[in-house]
This record gives sequence, C-alpha cells and structure tokens, in this order.
Amino acid sequence: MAPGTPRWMRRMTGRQDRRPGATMPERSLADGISMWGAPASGKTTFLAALAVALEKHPEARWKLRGTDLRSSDALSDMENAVVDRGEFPGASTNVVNYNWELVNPDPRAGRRGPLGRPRRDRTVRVPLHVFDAPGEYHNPDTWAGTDGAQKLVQTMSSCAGFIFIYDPVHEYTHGDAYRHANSLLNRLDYRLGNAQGGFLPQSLAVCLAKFDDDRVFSSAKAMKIVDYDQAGDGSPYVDPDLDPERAWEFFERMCRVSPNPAAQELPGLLQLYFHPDKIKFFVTSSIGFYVNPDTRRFDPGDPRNFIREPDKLPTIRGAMNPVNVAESALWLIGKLKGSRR
Ligand SMILES: Nc1nc2c(ncn2[C@@H]2O[C@H](COP(=O)(O)OP(=O)(O)OP(=O)(O)O)[C@@H](O)[C@H]2O)c(=O)[nH]1
Ligand SMILES: [Mg+2]
Repeated sequence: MAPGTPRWMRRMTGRQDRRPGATMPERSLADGISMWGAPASGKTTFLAALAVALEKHPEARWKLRGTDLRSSDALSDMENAVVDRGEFPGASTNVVNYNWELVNPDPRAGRRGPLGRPRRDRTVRVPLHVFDAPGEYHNPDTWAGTDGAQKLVQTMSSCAGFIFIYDPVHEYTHGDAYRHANSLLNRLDYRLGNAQGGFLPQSLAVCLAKFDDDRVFSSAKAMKIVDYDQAGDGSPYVDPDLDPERAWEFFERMCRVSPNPAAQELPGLLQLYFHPDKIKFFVTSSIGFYVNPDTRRFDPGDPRNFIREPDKLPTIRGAMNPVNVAESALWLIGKLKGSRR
C-alpha cells in the first residue's frame, strides 16, 4: 500500500469485508467432511458401511471410533443395523454430525526393541468430523424455507471435503441430481469462490453409488472396467485408480441414463468448481455383492446382495462387502491432511 494511504484505509484492507452480500471467508473445519447428494442416493448407508469397509481394507486396516459418547453410540448403532440386522438406514430427517477418529493400530507399540527399550507407539490417528443431512436439504426448491438447510450451506462452506454421491438408479426415475448440485455449488461459490484459481477450496470424492445394482454392474461390464478380486472372494470391483479419462467417461455414460438431459452437464459442472488435483471419481457400493457363506466366493449367477419384496422395505441379504467406500474416504482424508486451510 502506498506510503501516503490514510490510516482508516489501511485498517479496512486488513479486515474482512462484512458488508451485506460480501464474500465471507468461512472458518475452516480442517477435518470436516460433508456427505452430499440427492435424497435416497445412499449417503447414510455409505457412512454405515465405512467402518466395515475400513476394517476389511486389504492394505491398511483402520478402525473408526467415536471421540464422544454420542458419536461412538451412533457408530455402533449404524453398524449393528447394517451388519447384524441387515437393515438399511431410514431417510435422514435432520443434519447430524459425528466426531470420529480413524485409527491405524500399531501392534508393535510398547514391545521391547533390540536394545531392550520399549518401541515408539506409531499408531496413526486421524480426526474425522462428518456431516450427514437429508438429501432434501440440497433441493433448492425447498431449502430456502428451512433453517436446517440454510445452515447446511454454512456448514459445508467450512468443511474441507465432500463426498458427492451420484446414484444412477435413483437418477433414472427422479432426474434430480443436477438440480441438487447446481444450486448448492452456486451458493458455495458465492461464499468461497474467490479462492486461488477460482475454484472452491474443498476436495471432492465423486462416488457413483450402487455398483452392485444389476443395471450399473452391466453398464460397467459393457465398458470393460470391471476387475475381480481373484486373490480374495472373487467379487467384482472397479479399480479406484482407473485411468481418469475412462472413469469420467463411465460417469458421463451413467449421467445419460437420466430422463433429465440436465444430468449430462453434471460431470462438467463438478470439474468446473473443483481443482483437477482435488477431485476424483470412484465407482462404489456400500453393500457390495453377495458372497456365498458356504463357498466364501462371489457367484456370478447370484450376485445380488439385497432382498426386495413387495410392500416391504428392502433388506441386506448377506455380509456387507463395500466396494471403494474405504478407498474413496481414505483418498479424501489424505487430501485434507495435505491441505489444511
Ligand atoms: N443396491 C444398493 N442399494 C443401496 C445401497 N445403499 C443404499 N441403497 C438403497 O438406497 C436407499 C437409500 O439409502 P440412504 O443411505 O438412506 O440414502 P440417503 O442419501 O441417506 O437418503 P436421505 O437421507 O433421504 O437423503 C436404501 O434404503 C437402500 O434401499 C447400495 O450400496 N446398494
Ligand atoms: Mg440419509
């Protein structure tokens, strides 16, 4: 600033602009992640599957734990419902937040080293603050009149990452994904869009959900992007590190199933708002495919892991075998660790 600048002007420039309508920098929630997606796209089921997915992760076994009693109880309730009783969560009715921590245990901690001294405890602990809201709160037609929905935009602004769930099965009948994304992105951009490069500062895991559904699975097979876990139970999966061009091509293809042509704009829209280094696409399923408990193998002739009967709520048929749930969450958490705002 020029040496002759009046003192009042110097004071102004160092401050946040608090005039109505000004873009306000949000207070950062460096370990905060918000779930985001249309109603019934599978956000809460994804969270319920997260602990199981982390425990089953073949390379790094992580434990998810609550850091307060409420969050700890919520975690066990969610896990018991999907794992023990085979129940899907009910539709969310308000914004809930969980204070969790990821723990990568160190079995050698405390053991005596070669010189007889106890080894250092190398347990890794990563704090995780998760928000889950009803998909309806992302609906611009209703959110303006709802306190909870308005607060959600504020909460999301302060989070460092989002898990965006795109559900092609729901989209096929409802065609509402674009609407739930576009208005929200505009609101977030209004608050935060003056970050470097003109992007939103958050990282985004784009999760195409319900890979286990026959139609999604067939489309992935038709695109030749499905692998099988030959070393394990033979279950299908899509490589989380699939060539990004092929990954986005699959996303685009799954957006074309929508009766609403606006859905085709969705991949481009997301790429416009998030920096290319901070966005990644995953093909996911929270429940995964059915694995025969006798043979412990996936049977291509009997892949479906849910039971849907007329006039009854759908239930989970066998063990939970989440696909790319841990992988997408760990990728996002890795991004947050590297970019504390
Ligand atoms: N096939 C299959 N269906 C799933 C999966 N996850 C969720 N579902 C189905 O999708 C429904 C909705 O899942 P929720 O997790 O409640 O969806 P949500 O996005 O939290 O919904 P709201 O809270 O209403 O916004 C469930 O009741 C299941 O029928 C999955 O991995 N595979
Ligand atoms: Mg929910």
